[in-house]
Order: sequence, then structure tokens, then C-alpha cells
Amino acid sequence: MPDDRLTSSRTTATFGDQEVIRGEGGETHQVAGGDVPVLTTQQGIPVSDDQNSLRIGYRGPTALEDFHFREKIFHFDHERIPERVVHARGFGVHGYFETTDSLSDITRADLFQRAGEKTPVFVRFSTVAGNKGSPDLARDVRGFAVKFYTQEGNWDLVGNNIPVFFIQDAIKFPDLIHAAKQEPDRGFPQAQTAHDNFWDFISLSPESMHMALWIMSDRTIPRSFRFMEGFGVHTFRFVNAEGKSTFVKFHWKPKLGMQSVVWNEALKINGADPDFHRRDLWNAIQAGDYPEWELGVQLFDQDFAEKFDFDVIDSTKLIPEELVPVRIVGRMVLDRTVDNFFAETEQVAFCTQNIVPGIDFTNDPLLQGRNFSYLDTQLKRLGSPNFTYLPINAPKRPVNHFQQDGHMAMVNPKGRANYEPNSWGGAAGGPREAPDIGFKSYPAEEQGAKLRIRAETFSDHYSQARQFYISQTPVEQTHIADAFIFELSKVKTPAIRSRMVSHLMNVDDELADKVITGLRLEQKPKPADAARPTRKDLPASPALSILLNGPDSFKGRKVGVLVSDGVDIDLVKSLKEAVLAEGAMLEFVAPMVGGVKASDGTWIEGDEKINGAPSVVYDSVAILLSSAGAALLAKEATARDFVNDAFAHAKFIAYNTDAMPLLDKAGVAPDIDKGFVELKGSGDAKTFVQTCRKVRFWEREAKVKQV
Ligand code: HDD
Repeated sequence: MPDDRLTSSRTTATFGDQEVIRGEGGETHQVAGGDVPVLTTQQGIPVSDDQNSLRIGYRGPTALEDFHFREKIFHFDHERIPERVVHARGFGVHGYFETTDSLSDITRADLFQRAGEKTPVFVRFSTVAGNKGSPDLARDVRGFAVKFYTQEGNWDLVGNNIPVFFIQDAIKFPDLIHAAKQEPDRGFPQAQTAHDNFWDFISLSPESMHMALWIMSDRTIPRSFRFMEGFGVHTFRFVNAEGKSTFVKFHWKPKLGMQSVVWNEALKINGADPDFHRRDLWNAIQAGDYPEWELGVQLFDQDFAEKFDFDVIDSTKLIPEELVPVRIVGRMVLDRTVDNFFAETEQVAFCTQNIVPGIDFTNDPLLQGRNFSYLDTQLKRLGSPNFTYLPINAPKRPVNHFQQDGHMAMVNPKGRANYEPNSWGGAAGGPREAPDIGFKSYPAEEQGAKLRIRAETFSDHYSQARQFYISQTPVEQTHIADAFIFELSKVKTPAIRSRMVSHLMNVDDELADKVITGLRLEQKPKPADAARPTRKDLPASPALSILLNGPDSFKGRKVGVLVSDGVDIDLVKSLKEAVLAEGAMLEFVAPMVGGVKASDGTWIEGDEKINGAPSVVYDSVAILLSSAGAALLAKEATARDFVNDAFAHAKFIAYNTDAMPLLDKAGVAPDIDKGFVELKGSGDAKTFVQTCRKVRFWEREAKVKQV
């Protein structure tokens, strides 16, 4: 195995996109397939036999002297590092950010100065509550952390796919996370908020109500990382060359529009493909279909902040885009998967305090607390203050300072001077401060008594929760109510269910009534006492809906085509052509993975076997069968599920007449609606793909859900 650590040996090689010294010895030897490097120990000693440990006699005991065996097992025993206490399950990829609109009048941040300039980035998407091995489609907030390797150092924008947060003060973070994760006595449930502790905490924390609405919406079950928004959440500051400050909120807008799955799909996808999101991103990038987001900023001044209904440093509130428009200033393209998951995705260390000249913090108490937590957690996780030397964390500009030593010190300052001021002249004296270009904190004036209080300006917990709810389409409102009913039905303590409903009564009567009915609460609770009794009726903000901001094409989506022997080759060809022309993907699902023989003898290779690719993993499906194939698959339970689920999940379904026996056995034949497209001739495939641009036939959903 090649050894990527720093050694004293001779060659350099690329690791990710970093050049590092690499321990490749000079020796190679010939095996079938050509010259390969010689296997060595960590000390570079060539290994003759890696199959057998050293033993005394043919069947005797293993010798302690076997340094190769001991070194190999020792290293293996130490392979794991602590997983992140939150956001343990993540997936990282490389890309670049391109400035499209100079912001030089607003900020001196180098990366925003010149339109057309590209800055390398590393992005890690994650779920929050689940452990490292938990399924991708848990109902959960998604982390959206971006490390910009700018020419003035690393800037980490450590955001989520939701623009607000559960709590207002970082001191509540451990409680929130303890309540969300597995209950400590039993060690479950995994990656779920549907349990007593979580809803107990939330229902006792009215400040969480806005976020509670968001997490019960389809934002927490995205179809793909590629189809979700990202947010910096907090209000930050931009500071320009003259020292003038402008408040800013950051937004990532997916080029392919937003899209989520439905809850019943999420449950099934987690079983069928726990790696659904990472596989999706990996496949898209490997196929050259690079996902893209626009970076937008909401800019506002102190005057706006003072007039706004809410405190701009309260992270449980957002500023509607209709009030402060989002100005697009750049785009981010993710175009490279990692070479090594551990070295990059696992070892990347995001820290909110990593900011660059021209960007600054505000007094948001959540942000202030985060600035302590992230550096601290990286030391625990990565084990040394020298984690900044790991290639994935190292800035892509020269680093000069007098910090030294510690575990794994890889690059210590050279020369005699390891302190300053010093009187060693010139280069011998080492690096010096640069008052003209160095980072300067914005000189915000602060005064006041030392207090443990929550500002009065943070006290309205319901108005924006309601605004979010009324901004949703009826389909989305139903999903929110259903999610509350689902989660609270998993709560075993009736008092917690009622307490949660008492908050919903302060949000929206119709929502509360739906949940009361769905839970079959016999006694309607009293509305929760609110710190501020009156709730402002804010106008709807269409930007908050997923469905109103969906895709305008089927690009980047995937069609699952169920095929059988004898399938009409012309239909298959025309469908494939139409799907690819749209920039979408297509997979053949066959009774056996080897594939099927089409009507003209053409062999169609299967991408999946029918029981390995239920329709939940596709955006739409096509059932293209011969009559013999339909008769066979009508007897196959997984084929019937394929059709039935696609129908229940309001997917668009293409089919040919010969496939009818399967549709019939699956119980959907009597309900063929406008979400079905019959493929008779080659022109119909195009119609089907155009229909799919709407992603779902939502009109069907209400008909398949009666309870
Ligand atoms: Fe956090 C990780 C996002 C509040 C403490 N957080 C972490 C990650 C993301 C966020 C995306 C994963 C980074 C990665 O991929 O490595 N966190 C947020 C957002 C918050 C937030 C958007 C609210 C606006 N976080 C928050 C608070 C605290 C933390 C209030 C503590 C006081 N977060 C952490 C942490 C983590 C972390 C313990 C765990 C692993 C890590 O930092 O690197 O420090």
C-alpha cells in the first residue's frame, strides 16, 4: 500500500490537490500487470510475505519478534478517530467558487473583488443527529459546510439547508443535541427525532417553534444534496476597504431547483439504499454532471436592522427575501470527488471562526458560542493542534507564524527566531505583522452590564413559524401536518404530545386541528403561554416553499425503466434518447441483473435487479414489457411493489399496453390518471419527459391517503 505520510524519502506526489512528500521507495518489482512499488513496513523495510505471521515451526506459536505483524495490527487498532459529536455522517467533495459580481464596494474580502476569479472549495454535506453509519435519508437538517481556500486564508461558511436554528443561545446546544440523539439509557432511536426526549425538549423551548415547522417540512428529506438550498444562518458583517460595515446573510441556491422525497419514500429508501445521497452526488460528479449553486447575499444596514420586526442577531429568525432581495454574487461548482474518504471528508475541520479580512462576526449569541466550540472539537477529534497541516485543512497560501511543536508537528518554523518581537534582521527574524492588510475586527462599540439574560427583542417565537406555514402550498402544508402526526405518534408520553400541540395552536389553527385529529387527542389543550401574547400576521413569503421553487426541467433526475425479455426496442430507444436529451439519467431494472433480450434480439444490460432497485430510488418510472414479461412480473411481489409505490408516491409513470397485466395485478389499472403516459410510438417518450418536469403528479396524493 502506498504510504502518504510525510517521510524523509525522496519523491513528491500529489495527494488530493496538495503536493506532499511521499514515501515511495526507489524499488519496484514485476508482477502480472507490470511494475508495482514494493510493499514496505511503515519504516520502509521491504516486506517479503504479507500472508503469514512469523511462527516457530510449522504449527507453532507466533513469534513476538514479528515486527511487521505487530506494526500492522497496532496501526489497524488505531484506525478510528472519534466521530463528530453532531454531523457525524457526512459526504465531502471538491469544487470551486467563481465570483460573478464584484462586491468590492461592500467588502474587502479578497475572494469577492474580481468577477471571473475562481477560489477552490471543499464542501461537506451531512445529517446532524445520526451516527456515522446512519442512513442518509433520516428526517434531519442537512449540514452545508463550505471551506473556501482564499488567497487571504481559509474562510469556513458552516451552514445548514435551513435558514434558522432551534435555539438562540449556544449554551443550550448540548441540551438540544442530547435530546435529539439516542436516549442515554437505551441507546436508541438512531438518527430520528421521533421520540419522547426530543419533543419534550422542543415543547419546553418555545424558541424552537419556527425551526420545528421547518424540520417537519420536506426540507429535511431532500431528494439530493444537489437539490437543496444552503444558508449561513447568522447575520454576519461585510467590511469594506474604508472600514464601513454592512450586514449580510448568505444563501446557496441550487441551479437544478429544489426537490424533496415524500416521507413514505424516505422510510423505504433508507432500507433500499442507506447511501442514497452520497451515491447520488458521487454518481453525478463521476458522470461529469457537476452540481452548481449560486451564492446570494442579503445586504442591509443598521437602519434596516433597527426597523425590522425581529432582532437580526436572533438565529431563530430569517429575513424574508421579499423584504431584502438576495443578490447573486457568485456560483459554486462541485466537480471532484475525494481520493480518500478518511483523509478528506473525515479529517476536514470546519471552524466558524475561520473568517478572512472583509468578513466579520455579529453578536449573535449562537455564533459567538460556536466560535469556541468548533476549534475545541477539532482538537478532540483530530488529536493535535497541528490539524491545520493536514492537506485538506491547510490554506492554499503561505502560512508563517511562530507556533511550534505539539503532536504530529510536521512543519516547524525554520531558523533561530521562534518569537517576536526579535532583533534578528531580515529573513532571519521571521514573519512580521502587516497592519495595512491584516485582519482587523470591526470596531463595534459595546457597553452594558454583565448579565445572563435573553434580550426582549428575541421573544416572539410564533410569528415567523406561522409565516413559514402560510407560505407553503397546500400539498406542503399537508406534509407538515403529517410529519407532526407521525413524529408525535412515536412519542409515548401523552402530556408531551399535548404540550407540543399547544404551541401549534399559537402558530396556525388549521395546522393544530389537523394534528389534534391525526393524534386523536380527545382533549384540545389550551394554547401555550407565549412570552409575547400577540402574534404578528406576516405576509406569505413564496421563497420559503420548495414546490414554488422547483426545477424547470427534468435535468439531473433519474428514470427507472422496468424491462423484460421481448420488450419493444423502439420504445426503449426513444425513451433513452428523450431522457438523455433532457440531461437526465436512466437505469434499466431487469428481472435479473444480466439483462433482457429485446424484441429485435438486442441485449439490454440491467443496471439493477428488480428487488435491488425499488421505484423509490427513481424520480419517475417506465414499465416497458412484452406480454410474456408482464405475465411473469405480475407474479413477482417486488415488481408489483415497484408499480404500486411509484403510484402511491405520486410519480409520473410511462407504460406500454403490454405492461397492463402488471399494472392490473399491482392494483393501479383502474386508477390510471393524468400522471400516466402511455408510450405507443417514439414521439410519446418526449411527452413523458416533458411531463416529468413537474416531478410529481400531486393531484393523486390525496386519493391514496385516506387515514
Ligand atoms: Fe454546529 C458541526 C452547522 C450550531 C457545535 N455544525 C457542524 C457542522 C455543520 C454545523 C454543517 C458539520 C461540519 C462538518 O461537516 O464537519 N451548527 C451548524 C449551524 C448551526 C450550528 C448552521 C447554527 C446556526 N454547532 C452549533 C452550535 C454549537 C455547534 C450552537 C455549539 C455551541 N457543530 C458544533 C461542533 C461540530 C459542529 C460540536 C461537531 C463536529 C464539528 O463541529 O466539527 O463543534
